Amino acid sequence: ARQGTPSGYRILNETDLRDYLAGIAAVAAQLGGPADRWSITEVGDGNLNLVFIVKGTSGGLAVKQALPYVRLVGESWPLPLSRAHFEHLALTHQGRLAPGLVPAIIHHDPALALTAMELLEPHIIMRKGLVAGAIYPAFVDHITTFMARTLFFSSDLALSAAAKKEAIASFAGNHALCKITEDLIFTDPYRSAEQNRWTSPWLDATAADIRADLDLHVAVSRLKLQFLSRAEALIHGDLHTGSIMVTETETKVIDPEFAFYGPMGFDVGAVLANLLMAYFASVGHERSPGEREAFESWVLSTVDQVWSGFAGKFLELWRSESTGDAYPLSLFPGEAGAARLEAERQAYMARLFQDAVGFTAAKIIRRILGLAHNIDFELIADERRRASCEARALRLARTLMVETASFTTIEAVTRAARELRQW
Ligand code: SR1
Ligand code: MG
Repeated sequence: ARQGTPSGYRILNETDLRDYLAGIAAVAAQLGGPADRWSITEVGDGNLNLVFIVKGTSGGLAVKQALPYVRLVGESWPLPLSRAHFEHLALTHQGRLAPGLVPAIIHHDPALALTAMELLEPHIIMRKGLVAGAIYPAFVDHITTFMARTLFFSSDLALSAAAKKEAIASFAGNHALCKITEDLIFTDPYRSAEQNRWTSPWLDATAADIRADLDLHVAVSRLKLQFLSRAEALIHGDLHTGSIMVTETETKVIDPEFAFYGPMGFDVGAVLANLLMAYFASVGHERSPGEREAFESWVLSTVDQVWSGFAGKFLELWRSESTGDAYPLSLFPGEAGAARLEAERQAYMARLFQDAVGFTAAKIIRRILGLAHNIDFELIADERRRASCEARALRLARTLMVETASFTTIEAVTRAARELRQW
């Protein structure tokens, strides 16, 4: 055991994992064959954890183990292993609320901070597909169902006040992961911080402008306050395209270790932001003019449909499954009451859209000027071209964050993105 970690915890290597898994009946049954014939490879390329792919003679598994520190930075940045518990809890809820859209859990070991899940094959991380210019026709329907169902059914619109308060409490301990978001997304990119980085001197002036932009600092501080204080629903908390695995026909949302009760717009904004970054990065990647046009037009129409599809599904759930303590139906009798309630639902969605626009902007800025970057931009080899893609994305983000109220439709957002693409 390591100092500061719970007894029973040890970091596993491939050999330890083989011995450990061989003793778990459900795992051995899933894999098939003798344990010494299983292939085990550590493949984690995320910022925090170990991820092993285990293949037996009849099946496979993905095994995720939390490290007691941030993998991206090293042991100098400790991080609680309890995140594996919250991830397991969130996955369990999401599997119930959005069946088929998250991986099945085969085994969880709280002491080892380890979860064995169904192996998603031939799925790939969506971000990698987007960098290669791939189009995912089923994605919109799946991600809008995932967000509408997980957010609606964990909100006050669906839960009793007591159940909601219990649910908030069950995730309250995940504050170390929230703190990462509070610092890396809502604070550091707007000040001089040791961990900030950007990948070319072409962005120095833009980064300095952002550090001096008080309108932007007010806007991001309002978003941070929302993130800190608005326990609206069980959010995934890190719903970028690296947390989504896809094929042409399937979508699986993975990695909810940042889950807690927070503002719904944070998840919606994460999806929109990452699609918009794929759009701005597209011109930096090698592809034929025809492929580029098809990809960019698909991405922008996907941005439109992610919001409209999510809003439509969320509203439909509210109209048909309103079992929560918010908006008691007895207060809205008759036709006049129903009309008034429907108007209120539309106003609620308009407010949620504004939240999502602000969070979209915050998620873009952090990926370009903060600690954690993404391959959409980073794999653009030509430094100047990469900086130009990033500068366009930053320009959109600044406008979205400071002039949020002027974006009342998703089409206004995609129009602004298209104009900046030509800039
Ligand atoms: C130090 S962790 C950096 C980022 O990785 C995760 O994927 C989250 O996005 C977090 O902000
Ligand atoms: Mg992750």
